[in-house]
Amino acid sequence: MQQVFLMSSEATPNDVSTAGTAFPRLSAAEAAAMINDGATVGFSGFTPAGAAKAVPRALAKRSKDVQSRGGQLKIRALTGASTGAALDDALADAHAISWRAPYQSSKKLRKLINAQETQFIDMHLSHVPQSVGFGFFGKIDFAVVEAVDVTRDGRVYLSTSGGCSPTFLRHAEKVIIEINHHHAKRLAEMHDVMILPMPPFRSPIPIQHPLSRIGTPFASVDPRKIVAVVETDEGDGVPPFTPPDAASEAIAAHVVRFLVDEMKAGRIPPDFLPLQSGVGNVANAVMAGLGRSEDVPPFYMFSEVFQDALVDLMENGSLLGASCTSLTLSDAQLRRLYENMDYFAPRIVIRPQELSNNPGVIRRLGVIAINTALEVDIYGHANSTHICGTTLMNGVGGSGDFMRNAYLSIFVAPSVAKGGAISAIVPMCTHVDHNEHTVQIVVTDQGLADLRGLGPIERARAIIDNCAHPDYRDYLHNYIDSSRMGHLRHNLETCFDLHRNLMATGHMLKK
Ligand code: 0RQ
Repeated sequence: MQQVFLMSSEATPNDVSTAGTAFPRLSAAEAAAMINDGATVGFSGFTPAGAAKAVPRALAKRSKDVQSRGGQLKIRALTGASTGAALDDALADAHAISWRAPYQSSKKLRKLINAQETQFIDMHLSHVPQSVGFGFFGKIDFAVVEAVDVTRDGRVYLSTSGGCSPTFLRHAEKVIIEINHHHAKRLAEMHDVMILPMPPFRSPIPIQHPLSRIGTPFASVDPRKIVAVVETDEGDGVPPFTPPDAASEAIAAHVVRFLVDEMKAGRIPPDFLPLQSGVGNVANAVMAGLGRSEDVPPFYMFSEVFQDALVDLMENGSLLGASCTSLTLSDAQLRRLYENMDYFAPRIVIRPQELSNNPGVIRRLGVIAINTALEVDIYGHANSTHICGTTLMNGVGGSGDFMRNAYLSIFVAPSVAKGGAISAIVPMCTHVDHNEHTVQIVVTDQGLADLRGLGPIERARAIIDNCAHPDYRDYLHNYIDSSRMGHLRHNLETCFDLHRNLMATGHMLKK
């Protein structure tokens, strides 16, 4: 592939000048100084991968300075998904975010959201680009996008994530590019960028295989909108993956056994189906377990996040290829990938999130989706986001895009949290992100409930007997037996007793 990388080879010291267009090379502080109170800013980043770093950090500092002088500098922050410490943590620390969408996983920001200091829009990640395009969030004042290069004609070579960056670059009034020299320029070989046209002018998306490429290796921007280029050299700061705990290993073993049995029963073809898995240690353990299993053939992923465990699987041939929207890798794993790009580049496609998470493509490819829930109720509704119906954890993220449209929708969760004080299986979820019509398989460390084809009471018994922790099983069976008869059985006076106990005593079961 022939690319012209102006920034690296032809840049003048302070300016990247082109015919009729100049990209001023500024410091992060100078670039951040252009962003004013109330601005809506679309930042690159999907997880810490590819997240803008220097400019949001400088903006947080500036906001603190402004506040110390009695002023206010708060922005409306849009991203692809969660981000790194330099973005959500730094801006939250400075109380500099008034409004945030579509996903976050920062403890500091979560606090502000739960105190309603920051308004948070918790939404499906595949919807974000078209919501920006439709103008649902108002005008986008700035895009701040991390890239490995930018050319005079406005080709932006993104770094470790696709996310929503192509859409932010298209719709923002002004654009700041962070060129991060930490990352390999050859990432361009993995990116496949396309923005869907607005309905009703959408043709079928020609992704027939996880590795189908349908776009360009760069995102495009009108070069006249670029008001600053900021050079950086900083890793994404993805923490290295910790070894799975016993509950994650047990969950992984149940999932692997189930998928092997499905294959033997002919419900998964012999060459398998593409997999999606959520983030975190349970997901890493499941992927590692699938890779280890001699009964699972080499497979593909059609997923959102390419995380640490997958590097090993790809190297040893258990993972044939992966479509994702971010390389969420610890620095050590990312280096391994960069050092062996001849091998990895043809096997990984990084897409914008409207394609990595596209419902139509997920349904077409027959994806097997595995995501984590906070709690699942006895009929199969799942809560991924709100503790006791009120306190936000992270957000629904891409889980809904995948679970609703997958060939198999599998929810995993440890059967208990906080040393047994919290049961993941409850009579009624206090918040529902995924309903009983979507959830097909529930797995905890205790076992697996296959809900396909079961009526409500059969589902309830299967979930309690196979998935609930033994300490909670009698309680849950008694709940059904003492509830009002109907297609579903519920007791509206007691259905949240476990949660009420938890809030009152710190334990779901009254001692
Ligand atoms: O608390 O942090 O104090 O230790 O919740 O729980 O078991 O460590 O699980 O990190 O995998 O997160 C659903 C939040 C799980 C995540 C969720 C407490 C528990 C612990 C975290 P501590 P674990 P994980 C693609 C897919 C939605 C988005 C998604 C998530 C903390 O997976 O955000 O799926 N999912 N995206 O002790 C109260 C309960 C609890 C509970 C656990 N029932 N009540 N607290 N905890 N269950 C990725 C993207 O979209 C980018």
